[in-house]
This record gives sequence, structure tokens and C-alpha cells, in this order.
Amino acid sequence: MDRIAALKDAIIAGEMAQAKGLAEQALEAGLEPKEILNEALIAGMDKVGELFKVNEIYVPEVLLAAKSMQNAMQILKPHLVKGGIQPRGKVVVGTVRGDLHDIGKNLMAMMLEGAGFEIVDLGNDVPAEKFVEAAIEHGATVIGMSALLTTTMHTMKDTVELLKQKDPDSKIRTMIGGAPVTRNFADRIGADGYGDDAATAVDIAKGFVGS
Ligand code: B1M
Repeated sequence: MDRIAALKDAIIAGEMAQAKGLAEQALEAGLEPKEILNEALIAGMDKVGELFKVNEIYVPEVLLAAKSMQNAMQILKPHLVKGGIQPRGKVVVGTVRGDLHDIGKNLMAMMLEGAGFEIVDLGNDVPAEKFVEAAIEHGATVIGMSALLTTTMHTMKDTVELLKQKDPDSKIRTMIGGAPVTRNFADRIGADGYGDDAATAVDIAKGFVGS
């Protein structure tokens, strides 16, 4: 099996140590960092997203795959930076104010990273002001908000409204998700996207940047 295919398989299987070693070997063998990124890491996480959507794998497997991708990415990152490879877009993510549930948010962030987006993770308990300020400051493409409590979802509405107020012609898109969040709620508050799982969040973000 060639190195790219072996690395892609290690990512899909969530083999964290192996993924790191294979990324090192691929670079040593003279493969292009961009090829390793696209054909092994991103392709591997795309496959993970597909399997997750059809319930062939579950949250623990996705987390292991994402961690493997991050391990390989650690090796690749300095070479990608040197080569001037641009991320697909920048996504500011966080769990909304009053909400400490961060497993789904972390999953979404890792899958977006796996798809080639740069992530600015604001953590949990994030107020609307912080989402908007960070998105403007970092020149983000997307604000991705997660909520797990019905009592905290209103911060999503506050964020959408504050963004319109602070940056009326904003190109920054808003995307929301989390167990109590629905498409209907997203439409009502004027969010640009709603994802019922982390893989869908990736599809939506790709749609925003036209890829
Ligand atoms: Co709490 N909790 N919890 N909890 N907790 C829930 C959410 C609850 C449904 C349990 C229940 O009562 N049945 C309930 C909420 C009820 C409601 O509001 N309707 C609840 C409650 C009430 C509470 C407390 C208030 C309990 C208390 O103290 N009395 C308290 C609140 C603390 C706070 O946040 N201020 C609390 C605390 C906790 C723990 C700290 C113990 C822990 C969180 C640990 C952590 O996250 N670091 C916890 C947990 C683990 C849960 C459950 C069991 C699991 C949540 C989870 O991680 N799911 C949950 C019950 C349940 O869901 N079975 C529950 C897995 C995760 C992958 O799913 O985050 O939905 P999820 O993400 C999904 C999608 O929603 C989507 O992608 C993921 C899958 O691919 N997604 C997005 C998420 N964000 C997205 C963003 C997107 C797109 C997709 O675009 C931007």
C-alpha cells in the first residue's frame, strides 16, 4: 500500500500514533505536504464524515479519527506554512453563554479542521459580544455556535442580531447546531446555516466558501 493510502486508512481507523509516524515518513519520502493534506488527511476525514452520517461509526470513533488527523497535522503544519498553503476559511467556534457542554462543539471543530478550515475556538460559555468581536478581529468566514440547553439557545439569536448591528454588510456567515437546536429555530433567528451533526456542519461551511 502506498504511503498516502496507509495514512488515510490510519486516520479513518483512529490510529493516532501510526498517523503521526506515517505523516513523518511521507514527508521524508519527498511527498508534497499539500498532497499529504488533501489526499490523506482531508480525504480520510471526508470518509469519516460519510461513515458517521450513515451511522456506521459513532462519536468515539470520530473523536479518535480527528485526534489522529491532528497528530498528523502537527507534523505537516510547519511545511504547509512554509509552502504558503491557505486554509479554506476561518471558523470561530464556541458553545454559547451559560452552556458548558463542549463535546459536540469539539467534534464539529475537529471535523472542520479536518476539512481544511482554520479554527478559532473560543471554548464554552461564550457571550454574543465575544463571538462577534472575535469573528471580526480574526477575519472569520463563519461563526459556528453550539448549544445543548434550551435555556441558552437565545445567545445564538443575540449573536446573529449583534453581527448585523456591528457589521451591517458582513460577509461573515452564522451556523448553529446542538441537540435542542432545529432548522425551524435557525430560520426564525436568521442564522445562515443549521447542522444536525458535525459532518453536516462541514458541508455547510464548504458551501459558504463555495467548495
Ligand atoms: Co448535560 N444536559 N447538563 N451535561 N448533558 C443534557 C444536554 C440534557 C439533554 C440531559 C437530560 O436532561 N436528558 C439536559 C438538557 C435539557 C434541556 O435543556 N433541554 C442537560 C442538563 C439539564 C444539564 C445540567 C443543567 C444538569 C444540572 O446541572 N442540573 C448541567 C448544565 C451545565 C451547563 O452547561 N451550564 C449539565 C451538565 C453536564 C455535564 C457537565 C455533566 C456534561 C457535559 C460535559 C461536556 O460537554 N464537557 C453533560 C452531558 C455529557 C450531557 C449529555 C448526557 C450528553 C451531551 C453530549 O455531549 N452529547 C446530554 C444528554 C444527551 O444528549 N443524551 C446532556 C454528545 C455530543 C456529540 O452531542 O453536543 O448534541 P451534541 O453534538 C452533536 C449535534 O448536536 C451536532 O453535532 C454533534 C454530533 O455530530 N452539533 C452541531 C453540536 N454542535 C453543533 C454546531 C453546529 C452543527 C452541529 O454548527 C455550528
